[in-house]
Amino acid sequence: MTPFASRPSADGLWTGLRDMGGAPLALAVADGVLRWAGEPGAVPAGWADARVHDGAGALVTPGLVDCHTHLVYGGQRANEFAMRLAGASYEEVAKAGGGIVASVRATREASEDALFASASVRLANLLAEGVCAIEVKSGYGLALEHERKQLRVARRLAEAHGVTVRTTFLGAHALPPEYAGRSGDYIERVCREMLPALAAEGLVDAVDVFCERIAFSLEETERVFQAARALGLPVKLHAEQLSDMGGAALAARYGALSCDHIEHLSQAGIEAMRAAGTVAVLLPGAFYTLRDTQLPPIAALREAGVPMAVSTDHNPGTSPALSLLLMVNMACTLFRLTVPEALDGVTRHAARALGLQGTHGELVVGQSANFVLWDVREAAELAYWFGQRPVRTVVRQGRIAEGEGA
Ligand code: DI6
Ligand code: FE
Repeated sequence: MTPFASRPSADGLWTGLRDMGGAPLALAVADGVLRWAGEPGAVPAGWADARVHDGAGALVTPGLVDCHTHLVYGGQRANEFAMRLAGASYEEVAKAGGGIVASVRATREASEDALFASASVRLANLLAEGVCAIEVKSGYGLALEHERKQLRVARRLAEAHGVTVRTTFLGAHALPPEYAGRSGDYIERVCREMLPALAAEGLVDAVDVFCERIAFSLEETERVFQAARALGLPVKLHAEQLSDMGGAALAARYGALSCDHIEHLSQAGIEAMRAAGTVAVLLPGAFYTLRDTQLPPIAALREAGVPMAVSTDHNPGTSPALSLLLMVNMACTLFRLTVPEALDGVTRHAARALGLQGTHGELVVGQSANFVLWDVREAAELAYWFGQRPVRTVVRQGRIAEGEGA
């Protein structure tokens, strides 16, 4: 693979583009920064001699944002897929020693370099499809050194692949086996030792908890949120995935960036999220894999004006998905999002779920250039095809990173 830093510069004038509505668009990039965007007839005079990149009619969107992933882990869990096919539920698999703790074992055994190598392969799939910013959670280490290893890999991925990575500490993902029956003690460790140490090392951009019957209670979740608040870190939550725990309302009280999954979200939770400006992150890959039947309350979220993001939730148990466009398709087909809603869900609303509004998810003049040229006639095709990758070119961090010209 060509090192990111030696990929061609995207500097110059990009012409022959169409925006999501099909209107002609030109973009101007200098020193890797998007300097101007507008109608082709209105290009400022200073760009007359710039190098021209002919978009040849391509549709252009902002770089995609995958705002919820567990990308760094050891091993894989295809065996559980088979167990579920034979009738076991996700909760039964977890109780039988599989589930998250199976990935914890494999992650603890893996070296940092091995984790970097396997995550790089997965990341390459997402990048080739136009992802320019991604969240990576810890949560498969569940001990200081192994959580550190996961988060360090996330930082290395950003550097090596030229992609914006937001790290999320998810030490409260599952109870590690050595703490069986001592959930309170583990949470104490998360709050007093792991989180402060990792935050001090600059490895934590946000803090998440899996608040669920099979994971951590509302009270434990709040203890972690308090620890995050004390360190000035934003929070997000795996909320109401399998049951209504009241997690979304709690997260909203802590000004959460996002509440994710939310199949069982109540009206009170929706109101709290609206008031707090919390993004609802929809994860159709997990819904699909678990053959869930409880749909997230899309109509009520829409009615309340809560911004909805869409993400892969890439993880080895419930969503081994490596295509964000497939998630767009599923969000439309399974959750009945409109195409513009689903595309906002993987661009501007996803950026907001990571606190990246103003720098990612829109064509932001003055920021590092991140945009994708697509070989499609209309924006609806981005949701309509599945299993196709209609990317022509990805400009990421001001370089021609993928596709034609890379
Ligand atoms: N919710 C999920 O869907 C994933 N984690 C979580 O908190 C599942 C993770 C796994 O099964 O490994
Ligand atoms: Fe998740």
